[in-house]
Amino acid sequence: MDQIELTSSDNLLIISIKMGEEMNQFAQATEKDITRSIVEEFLGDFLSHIESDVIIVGGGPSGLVAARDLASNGIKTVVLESNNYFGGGFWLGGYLMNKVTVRAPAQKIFDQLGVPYKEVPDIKEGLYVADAPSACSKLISAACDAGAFMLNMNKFDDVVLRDGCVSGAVTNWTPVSALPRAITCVDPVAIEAKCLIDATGHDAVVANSLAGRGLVDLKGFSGMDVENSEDAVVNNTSELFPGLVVTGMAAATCFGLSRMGPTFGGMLQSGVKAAKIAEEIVRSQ
Ligand code: 48H
Ligand code: FE2
Repeated sequence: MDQIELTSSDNLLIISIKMGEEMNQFAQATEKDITRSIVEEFLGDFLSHIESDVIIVGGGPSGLVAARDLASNGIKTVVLESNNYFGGGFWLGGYLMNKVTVRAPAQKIFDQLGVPYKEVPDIKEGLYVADAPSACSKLISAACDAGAFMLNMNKFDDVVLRDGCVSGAVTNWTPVSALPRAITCVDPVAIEAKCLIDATGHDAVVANSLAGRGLVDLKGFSGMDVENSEDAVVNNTSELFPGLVVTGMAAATCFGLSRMGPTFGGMLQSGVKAAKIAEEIVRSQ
């Protein structure tokens, strides 16, 4: 293209030659080839994960850290996310402002992910701020790169409950599950796993499916108290019911812990701990 000389008299001709060159750069494939590649790839991945080690329900910060750690340790991991996008509340720090904060030692996770951050001046040391789009995209990328199967637009519907133990997740396409049953009644499908992690944030959706049957007692999260809540969330990240680990804000909801407001260190560190507990459950079976 550099060799072509533009002159005012034959501009039009030269432009058409450039467009012709650009249109020829792509390999040949027709519509059916593209359709086949999507269907075969997706179904291949889906089929190879209908029996997994761990299903993480919710792809926010706590779930994504757990996915990164589990998958990078060779645990077959699925992340089930009802939204089109992964990241949950991590895309925005708080109040529609896209800066995320963490308190030490959680900045070490930023270091691992390669997220640039600044220490907040004029306070006691140990509060850090980063660009949310950078932090969130790098965390999603880390979970993908580690090999977790990322299943978005899938809404957790129910648990598989076998011999008193959570043994899988019942799921449906999010748009289908949003339709009133009067319009369509499409039953969901299930994926089996040795362990589930409830990483659905404030709603603690998986734990709630057990609470609705009287199998667990959910306390609901308490008012804001940042100084105490993040340690409490990590300390309470645990196996709530056989086969069900709770992490992040879901753990706060289950155990009646204070909320922490727009800071994410507790979410990230809780995800690290949830992965360790889930890995122990998987390896003990
Ligand atoms: C599939 C589902 C379903 C479903 C929900 O809310 P999140 O970001 O969760 P955490 O716990 O990793 O992080 C909490 C943090 O964002 C936060 O809210 C904080 C720190 N609040 C403090 C405060 O004081 O308010 O992500 C949960 C994810 C989301 O992506 C949802 O779309 C997803 O779970 N999800 N996925 N099936 N039924 N329900
Ligand atoms: Fe929140």
